[in-house]
Amino acid sequence: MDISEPYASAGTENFDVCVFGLGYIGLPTASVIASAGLRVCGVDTSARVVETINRGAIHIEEKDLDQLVERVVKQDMLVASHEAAAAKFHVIAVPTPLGDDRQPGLASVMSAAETIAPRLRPGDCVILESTSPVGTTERIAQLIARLRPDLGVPGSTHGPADIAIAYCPERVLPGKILAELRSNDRVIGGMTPACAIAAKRLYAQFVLGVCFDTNAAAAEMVKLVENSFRDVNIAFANELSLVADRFGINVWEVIRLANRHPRVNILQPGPGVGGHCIAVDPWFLVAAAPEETPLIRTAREVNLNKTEHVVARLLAMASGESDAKIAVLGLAFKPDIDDLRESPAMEVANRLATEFGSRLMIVEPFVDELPERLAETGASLCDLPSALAEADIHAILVDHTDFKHLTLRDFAGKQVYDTRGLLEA
Ligand code: SAJ
Repeated sequence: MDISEPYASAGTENFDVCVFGLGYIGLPTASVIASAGLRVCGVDTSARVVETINRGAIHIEEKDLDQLVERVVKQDMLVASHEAAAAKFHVIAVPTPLGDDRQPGLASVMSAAETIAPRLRPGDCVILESTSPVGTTERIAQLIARLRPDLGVPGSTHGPADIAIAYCPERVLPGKILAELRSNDRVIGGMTPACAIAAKRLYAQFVLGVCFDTNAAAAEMVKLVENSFRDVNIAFANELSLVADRFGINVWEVIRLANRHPRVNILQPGPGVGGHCIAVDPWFLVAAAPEETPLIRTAREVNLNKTEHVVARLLAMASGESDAKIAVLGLAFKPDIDDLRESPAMEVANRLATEFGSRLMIVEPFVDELPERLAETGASLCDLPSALAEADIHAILVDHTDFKHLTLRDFAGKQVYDTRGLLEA
């Protein structure tokens, strides 16, 4: 392909950075980069997303993101488009969902790489941020080498490379994304050491933390290890909650006291692990190295089983009470966000809905309407005072700030299952 050809793009302009995927990671990343003074083209396949952002509005909930996007769009530093643009840095931040077979889905990553390939010019740098199995960055490099035989592609060329390719995982916490994008340390894995140095030039513009360089495969594994570490540790806490239940002991007190040991730091049990990262990424390691990962796989199973345990216990609380009303407090996968994806609380609510139907009351301050599947069962979205007044059984599934004032007294004469230890506080 003739690389002097005009690009089908957001105009034929040159941007500093082109970010692929304007979701929970891509949009904040594009906006923070734009606010650091680099001109960014954000690319998304959704017409609604592109139109919303170009109006200076946002389609996701994240603290302070609305003002930032409004500002950088108004300043013309961020432009959303359906099509890729010419840029110095091409950042891929598209989803890598887990399939029903528990294998990572790389279609969006590979499709972004395919889109980028014809637009690459010598000196450009391609960076993958999406959580990916070990070896994905190399697959991208191979794809680009195949599509662009005219370019020296790192890993494929024997001569000097014309472009750089690196993996730099995002590691920001939903709810604190803008702050953590700037303050977190970053791990930058280059296909070659020169690639890591090239990619670092982008992160140096907005990251206040330290940027550590390594190779691409190690960086890919670092990301998977971080979330697997947390999953294994939450599984330990969830397992303790089952043991404590068996003995009739307060697990929150046990953990609090054990954590007074100078080298013990146990996490908190809950109704299971949610979100699209910690509940997902460990499978990427298990899928690629099943023989070597019994602990990681078991931790996943322990966390999945905790949700089953919660459902079974709530059903047992209701047994023999055919008219009982049950209230679920919280649907989000963690406190103070609107994200219901992979939420154990949603799973509990869906399962209860099939038993209770219109006798299920749901309190979720972060949504205006119930997801369709839940609404169809007759379950209703209501406010906290109504649930407290009307329900006989209460399940605290999310420790939203709005629930933190609750004490045992609010549930006097009712049954309550506090899966988050909220009433302990
Ligand atoms: N949870 C517990 N007990 C705990 C801590 C968490 O049950 O003690 C549950 C939460 O309720 C939630 C789930 O775990 O359902 C995950 O929540 P989280 O706050 O631990 O993490 P995420 O999924 O919001 O974000 C994680 C972070 N990874 C790590 O902390 C290692 C974040 O830094 C990553 O960038 C993000 O995954 C990601 O995108 O990979």
